[in-house]
Amino acid sequence: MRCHAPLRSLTSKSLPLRGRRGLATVSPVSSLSSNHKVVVIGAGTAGLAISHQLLRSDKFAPSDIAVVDPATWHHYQPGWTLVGGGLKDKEDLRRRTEDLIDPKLTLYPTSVVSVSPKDNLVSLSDGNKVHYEQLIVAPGLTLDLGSIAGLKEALYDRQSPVSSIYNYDTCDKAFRTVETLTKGTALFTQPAGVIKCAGAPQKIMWLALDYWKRAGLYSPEKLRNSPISIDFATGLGGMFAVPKYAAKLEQLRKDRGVGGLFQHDLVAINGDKAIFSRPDSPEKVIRQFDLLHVTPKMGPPQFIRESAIGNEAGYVAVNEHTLQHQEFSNIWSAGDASSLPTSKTAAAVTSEAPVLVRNLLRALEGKEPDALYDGYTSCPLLTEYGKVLLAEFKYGGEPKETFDDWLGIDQVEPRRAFYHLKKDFFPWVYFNSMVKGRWGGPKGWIN
Ligand code: UQ1
Repeated sequence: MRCHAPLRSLTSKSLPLRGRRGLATVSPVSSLSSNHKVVVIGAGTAGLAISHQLLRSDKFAPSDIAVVDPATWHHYQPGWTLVGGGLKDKEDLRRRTEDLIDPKLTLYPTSVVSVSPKDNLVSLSDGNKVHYEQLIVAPGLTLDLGSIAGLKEALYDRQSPVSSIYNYDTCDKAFRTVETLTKGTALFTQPAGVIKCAGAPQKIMWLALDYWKRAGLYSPEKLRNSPISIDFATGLGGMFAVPKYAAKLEQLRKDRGVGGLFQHDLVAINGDKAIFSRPDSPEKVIRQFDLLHVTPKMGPPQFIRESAIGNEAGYVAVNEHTLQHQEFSNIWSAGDASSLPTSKTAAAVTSEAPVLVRNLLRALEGKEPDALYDGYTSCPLLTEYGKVLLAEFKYGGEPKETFDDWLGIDQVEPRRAFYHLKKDFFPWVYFNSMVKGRWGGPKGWIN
């Protein structure tokens, strides 16, 4: 089956890093092009899990698989909520991308300009062209800080009480703003539209609430006498998309005295004023704040739309069960930039990756896909220090609870054991097993 020229590359900028330290043996040739059996766009959670699961199938020779990603650092993003809650240091949640990549994979530390699906070709920003037999598109979502006027300036102003756990640079600022607030209005936002980990905007709020409660600054029973008041402003219509968990979280919101501003989409920040648009009115709503936690709008990278491999919203258009592209049968997608109609989390990737890998290996043998993804995803929702509500569900918002099936535990109840899964076990298993292609989420260890 191998019909590819050996890897070649040209200018020093376009040199791929073969293996860990970039000790690539590359000989200059006259064309800026190279070939790989499989090219993976993205060395994030999906890209790394899939690349290493493919490698562990033992069906590939060194350099058969290439990974493209310009990022120096790979972040464990699910941990940023813990940083915002003062429970972890952000530096401990990142690794150098090149250190996470098996030496048998070829890394192009460059960004993608476009994909030409008819020519089986990926064009890189350094001018290099990479040919593929099979392509996996997993670049993740990018934050659109510019879509909220004044957000970027406020986030990067060290004096302002505006932060976001969705950003490496400011996830620790979130905790500093919580620690220093002694009175006033704390406002937490969630945008209209798709974001990664849709539960995180309220996780950080629940931790902050608990922090102020323990500090004697907030009391749900004596709201009038509490120096701090808390509002959750969301572009959506409820606290969560899955009815079972939404009911519980709405109850928590009411019991804890948190104001709910539904269908309020943050559009601008002006000094200590947050400005919201509403779907049913041309009038803007203006709220004063003393602390603001923002969840920015986010979306898939432009090259997907520009390469005509995306749907109307710009996500890679794949079959929701097989993860195969709807038009090009040698293109696949998983993770946040895929069109899969489920909640975008690392937990979802634990179930998407083995399906994609099996179906792609079959495609290399000329066979049709036979593995099917059921939409599994999960949101370990911190509801206070020491407790997590472990939401797990599949397509249609139907609960699929690992510990209910296994031990008869109803996961709608926040529990201490789930808190330790979230805070201690998941980060550990992520770096020790998941990025290495050995973790199947609810299925436990694989490969
Ligand atoms: C999971 O495997 C995982 O990856 C390490 C997470 O971290 C981001 C999760 O949040 C969840 C829920 C899982 C699923 C695993 C189990 C055991 C329920």
